Amino acid sequence: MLEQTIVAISTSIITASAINIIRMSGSDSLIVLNKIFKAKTNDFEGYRIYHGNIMDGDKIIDDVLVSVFKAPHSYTGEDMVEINCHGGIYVTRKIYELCLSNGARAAMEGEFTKRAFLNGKMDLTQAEAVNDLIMADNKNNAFLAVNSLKGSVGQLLMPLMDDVMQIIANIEVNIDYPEYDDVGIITANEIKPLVDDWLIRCQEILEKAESTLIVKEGVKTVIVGKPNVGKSSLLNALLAEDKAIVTEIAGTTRDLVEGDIHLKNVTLHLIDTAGIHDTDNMIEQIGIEKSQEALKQAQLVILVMDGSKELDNEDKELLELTKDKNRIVVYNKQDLSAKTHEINISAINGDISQLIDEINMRFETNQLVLEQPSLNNERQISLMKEAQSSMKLVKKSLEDNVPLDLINEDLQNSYRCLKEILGEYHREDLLDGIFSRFCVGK
Ligand SMILES: Nc1nc2c(ncn2[C@@H]2O[C@H](COP(=O)(O)OP(=O)(O)OP(=O)(O)O)[C@@H](O)[C@H]2O)c(=O)[nH]1
Ligand SMILES: [Mg+2]
Repeated sequence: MLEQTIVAISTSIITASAINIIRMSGSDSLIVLNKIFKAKTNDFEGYRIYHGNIMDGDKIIDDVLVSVFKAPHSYTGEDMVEINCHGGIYVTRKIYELCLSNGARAAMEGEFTKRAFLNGKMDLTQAEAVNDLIMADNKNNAFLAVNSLKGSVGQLLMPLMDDVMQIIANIEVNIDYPEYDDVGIITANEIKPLVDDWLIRCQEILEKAESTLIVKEGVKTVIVGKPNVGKSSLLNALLAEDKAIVTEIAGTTRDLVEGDIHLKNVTLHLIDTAGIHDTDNMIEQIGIEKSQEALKQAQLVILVMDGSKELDNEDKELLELTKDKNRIVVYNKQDLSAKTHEINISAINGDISQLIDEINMRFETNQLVLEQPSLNNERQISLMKEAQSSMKLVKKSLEDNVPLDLINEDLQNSYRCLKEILGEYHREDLLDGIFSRFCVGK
């Protein structure tokens, strides 16, 4: 029931702070406000801030500033009130409870933004971006989110949607008015190049989206090598903490040890693995199986060699095993050897700058990716892929000379998927899934 007026504490109240904000939205917002707020006026205009007291009966609870927004010119599109109160935990909760006992109900996660979306204040990708911006804990993610907040996904998709619509319209005109000479009969040969061009642009968008996801979610990075070459020492050096156990005994690591680092151009989800080699030890063998599984999933492999020794067959097998992977080969224990390789490190001394430079260089284009509009989550990408599959069916039908009116359904489906990215076709359960990940009060 959208008409209900909702209330939430929109700021964090884990500790006392200077100011907190209690937010209400809905047609009764001003009625509720009037019951608990004493100011010089009770005839509130939109886009004004009012100074006064929050009252519990005749008891003054706090001295506050109240911002008033009138529908439809507000975040949610409804009447809204934001009470800026003192940031004490008691005072904040008390005002919140007064709102509840005077007619508002507690907002659910993301309910303000859900209303903004349902009232046409933003499309679904923008609503998702609101949450992304709140959750962003680094510069890149914040930048991505703020771009989508401005509607960049909609702008990216609009030309593709227009083109599908154009093709559909042309076909429908031909179906509906075959007798009109001036309509001009559109033929499969005229549509084919449009479809091909559409598919190319769609593919470009999907490829860019993969890079965007890497920027946003980080890269699964697995550190592999034979036993005792210094994999765990490297993990510790990268994380700048003693996370994994390091000993001179070969076969120290058995479980996967994980940690995240934020480098200049990329975030890595690091996994240190058990040294891969032939062994009869059952526990070590299980660890090695885990290493191999992690290797399969890896988006980046750091293969560690002992730079103080000659490469042996085990090293060569690992070079072979990882040759098709996005991989960086590093030579560790440089402090023990005069011999230099392409990338030399000394993990135990924290001397890993050559590796860091190489990683940043490999992901340099991430910064470029950030500057262009892109799809930026799995929901958007999977719908785009569905739109692409339908369009591929259209292409196939055209090649097989299927009558034009029969390809209409696939075109329609492609169009529907694009609209669904923007939330123009929405199902209640889908929306609940998206907005339940929000904070209350947003
Ligand atoms: N001199 C020197 N010794 C190192 C360096 N890095 C690691 N070591 C030593 O090499 C030994 C093995 O280090 P680990 O980090 O445990 O090696 P690992 O590859 O994780 O070994 P497993 O878990 O057994 O596969 C330890 O004695 C470390 O002190 C280095 O840069 N220089
Ligand atoms: Mg280890």
